[in-house]
Amino acid sequence: MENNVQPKKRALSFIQSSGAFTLGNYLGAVKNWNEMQDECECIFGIADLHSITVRQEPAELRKQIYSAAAMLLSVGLDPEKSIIFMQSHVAAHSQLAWILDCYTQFGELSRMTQFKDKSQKHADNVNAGLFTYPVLMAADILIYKPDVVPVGADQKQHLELARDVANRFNGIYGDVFTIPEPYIKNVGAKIMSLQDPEKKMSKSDENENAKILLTDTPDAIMRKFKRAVTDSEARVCIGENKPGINNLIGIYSAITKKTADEITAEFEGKGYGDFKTAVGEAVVEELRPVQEKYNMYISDKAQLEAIYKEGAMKADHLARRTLSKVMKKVGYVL
Ligand code: ATP
Ligand code: LTN
Repeated sequence: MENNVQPKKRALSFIQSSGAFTLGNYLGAVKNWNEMQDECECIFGIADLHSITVRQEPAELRKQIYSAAAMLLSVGLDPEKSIIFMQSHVAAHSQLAWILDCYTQFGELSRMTQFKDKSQKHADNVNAGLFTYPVLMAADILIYKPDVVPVGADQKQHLELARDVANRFNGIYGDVFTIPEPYIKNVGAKIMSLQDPEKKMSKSDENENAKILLTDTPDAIMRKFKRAVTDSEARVCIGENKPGINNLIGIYSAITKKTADEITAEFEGKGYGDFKTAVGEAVVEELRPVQEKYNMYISDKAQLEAIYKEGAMKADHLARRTLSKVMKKVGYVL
């Protein structure tokens, strides 16, 4: 009989270790990663090399990297199914990044909106790493030849760059890289700040009330939702000048899987106060099992270490194969 089993697609994504994960990271990215593990062969990394584009205090960075590893496991990533590792443990990423730097134009990098935002925010430290960071991201991706890259909407431009660089390289040297497809879900793709709903919710936001952290206590979560900035209307529905309510509807919808219309019907005749309480409670319940697991993983460093070391070994094996091929194509002597 003919064997019709298709090989699994490969999916890859990374998260920066720049602080505790937010609800935006969870709904826009890592929750989807979790759901992909059965359909795809998955590779998930902690982008710790990227973190130092902004000045970090060493002890704090170390803590954040451990915390990121524990969090990835707590949301359900399973080392039996997926490769989970730290970017700095696989040297080939940095080696490929240098080569790809030479196939990326200054003008292309100057157009990256994340670079523009971050260089404004950290005007005293616009370092070369911040500028070339999208090339390291392209290397993170291309070295594993993934078919899909699940990310939040803010990473679309970086992914486009990775595709452009890959196409350029393939155009010169033949089919070396797979051209990866972005995988950006509509629901939860961009969760906005609770204090400034025109801006995305970001881990590195200094205003604690702007972001829900996955490690926040239930009290803190309820308090932050109650203080969330909304408008002066009172009807729970999507509207043009209602970014705060649109955001809360987006969060509630991503968790309960209800549509915006169903949510409007559910809160007909009720005010924003009731709605904010319901959103807060839904988030608290969603995060409860994640937090329980997190407390277990973060207190067992030996188990964490065994997992990320094993992940790095597997990732290193795959990454070296692509790097050797690239080096040969470019003309280096192996
Ligand atoms: P930083 O504040 O340090 O820039 P961040 O909160 O933007 O961090 P990243 O580590 O850059 O988080 O992103 C990890 C993943 O989470 C990416 O796939 C990104 O697209 C997604 N993501 C980040 N913020 C949001 C958000 N507000 N809504 C949806 N997805 C998000
Ligand atoms: N730039 C991304 C993090 C990141 C990434 C990657 C995402 C680094 N390397 C490879 C997907 C694939 C960010 O800021 N969220």
